[in-house]
Amino acid sequence: VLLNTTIAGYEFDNCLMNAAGVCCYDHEELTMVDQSSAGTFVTKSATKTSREGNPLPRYQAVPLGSINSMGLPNLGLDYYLDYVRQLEKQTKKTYFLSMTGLSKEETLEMLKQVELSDFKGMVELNLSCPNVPGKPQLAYDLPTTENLLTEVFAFFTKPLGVKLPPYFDIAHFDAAAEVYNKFPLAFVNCVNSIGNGLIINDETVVIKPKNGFGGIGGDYIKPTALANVHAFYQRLKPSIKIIGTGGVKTGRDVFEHILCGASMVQVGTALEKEGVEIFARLSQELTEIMQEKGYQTIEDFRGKLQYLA
Ligand code: RRO
Repeated sequence: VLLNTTIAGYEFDNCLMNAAGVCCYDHEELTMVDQSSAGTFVTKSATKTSREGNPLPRYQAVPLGSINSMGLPNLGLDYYLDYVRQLEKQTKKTYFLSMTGLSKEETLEMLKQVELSDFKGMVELNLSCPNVPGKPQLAYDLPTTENLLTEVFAFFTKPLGVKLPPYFDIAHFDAAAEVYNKFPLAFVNCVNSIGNGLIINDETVVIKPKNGFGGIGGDYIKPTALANVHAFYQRLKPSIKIIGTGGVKTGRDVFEHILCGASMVQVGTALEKEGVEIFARLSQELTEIMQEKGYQTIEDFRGKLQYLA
């Protein structure tokens, strides 16, 4: 069986990759993902200039997942853009550059820089960081999101997709999809962490920033992630592919994301816990499920979730 996939006409040998924020801070971590079984990588969301992020401890794994309030620590756009452009000279792989400005003006300035560069990959514009104090998750404000994307697509011609927060109401799926369908997006990525959860140990929070509030990942979020993948698969025009992210730690989880409509599947919390060897394990487990069911490619079952009569 084959695990290859396509997004916006770009081909990937394997449909698995890291989720932004995990194993992608610097060239050492990115090289590990690049040399693993993953089909490609996405960089840590970059701002225009580097950031230290929030005070430690700011990430905690727990039995059912993780909580984080990293606060967008990153090495700045130039670092990631230069590294990916260097890799592009050595391989034919397509890489994802994640970015998010701290203002509309910063986002547009960064995208203009990418547009003018010889970067050949895809941009994942993060509209859903839950952890910068005072900055709400942009994609929960649909008029502001529509205004930003209108300005972006007035000049940006390279393939670009958006990283979305989870939505929790059918009316919000409808309203959000109506906005995203207005634009020539390459993909939407569902979902970022569930924002502003709280995990307690004995009587005390487990991370320092925001008095313990942080984005939730892992097992906790798989049903929400699958619902968002499928809701957008049902509503978006076929040219907008879906990247599925949330609660992936087994081949069965990957299978379910693809069944819901995902063309690519990202791994966050479980990659942080297990390391890049997870991509070979997930590939093997997905392969075994596909063999058992007689599927030869992921297109044989992508989006074909069955409903009760
Ligand atoms: O850096 C973070 O705190 C962070 C970001 Br930008 C994001 O998009 N999602 C997340 O869970 N953490």
